[in-house]
Amino acid sequence: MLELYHSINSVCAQKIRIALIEKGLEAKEHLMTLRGDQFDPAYMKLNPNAVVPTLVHDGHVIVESSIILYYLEDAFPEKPLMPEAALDRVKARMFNKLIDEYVHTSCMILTFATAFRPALLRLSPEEREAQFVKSPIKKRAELKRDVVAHGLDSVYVREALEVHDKLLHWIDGAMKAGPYLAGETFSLGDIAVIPYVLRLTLLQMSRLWDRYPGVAGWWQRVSSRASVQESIMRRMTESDWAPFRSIEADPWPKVSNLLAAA
Ligand SMILES: N[C@@H](CCC(=O)N[C@@H](CS)C(=O)NCC(=O)O)C(=O)O
Repeated sequence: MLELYHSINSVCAQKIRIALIEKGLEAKEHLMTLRGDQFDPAYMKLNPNAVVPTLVHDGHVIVESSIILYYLEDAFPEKPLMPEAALDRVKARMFNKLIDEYVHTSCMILTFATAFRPALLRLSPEEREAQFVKSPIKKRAELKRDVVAHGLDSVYVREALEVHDKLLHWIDGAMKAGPYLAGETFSLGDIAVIPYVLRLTLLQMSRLWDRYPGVAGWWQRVSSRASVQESIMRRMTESDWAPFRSIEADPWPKVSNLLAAA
């Protein structure tokens, strides 16, 4: 039996939900709020970093979203999500590595500097700090603290935008070789990237790819897939939309200035 601990807006968990649907697999869901339940001692026994997603397969616990994607591919090779050619497989893995090492943290920075900021600012400084300090990943607490305090003026925002720009540049480059990020077939490369490009659209930053003409075609192709619609768009309730609707000012003037100065 497969079990998935996740939350609807979690970019890392969205990857896993897309892959499960693409593979025709069902998982028993444990839906989390991430408003403190990630720190429950019982959950932290499964995932000591206190993050989602966590996959449990017949009692075996697997954490880290890219590792979960590769695991699903190994354990359920039917309906493959890795290309056949060795060099195309490299491409799929490179996108996963870029996401894991750079894009994920940058996405957290942009999200907390905009959509998640108003709700956190409504808490008292003590309540806010009590949340941040619980994270076993100390760097994460430090980043959240700063971006919630300073929004898009945080010193961390410019680099986060540059990292997203690099991702978009890579997507554009990949389109010269095929319709998908690892060539001719939809793969774990696309799945790793989809939630992050979606997040840019939800943060009203889709103009970031105006100068990368290949991105719009790729986004159109992958975002209209049934698995993406079913695993993300149709799962978002009013409360999942709320933080994105709460973005007060159009972020674009600041974003474009920061990128121009980069
Ligand atoms: N490297 C981890 C990152 C997981 C992660 O950061 N998950 C976020 C949601 S996308 C989370 O659970 N955040 C809760 C928190 O920061 O307290 C992975 O890829 O699984």
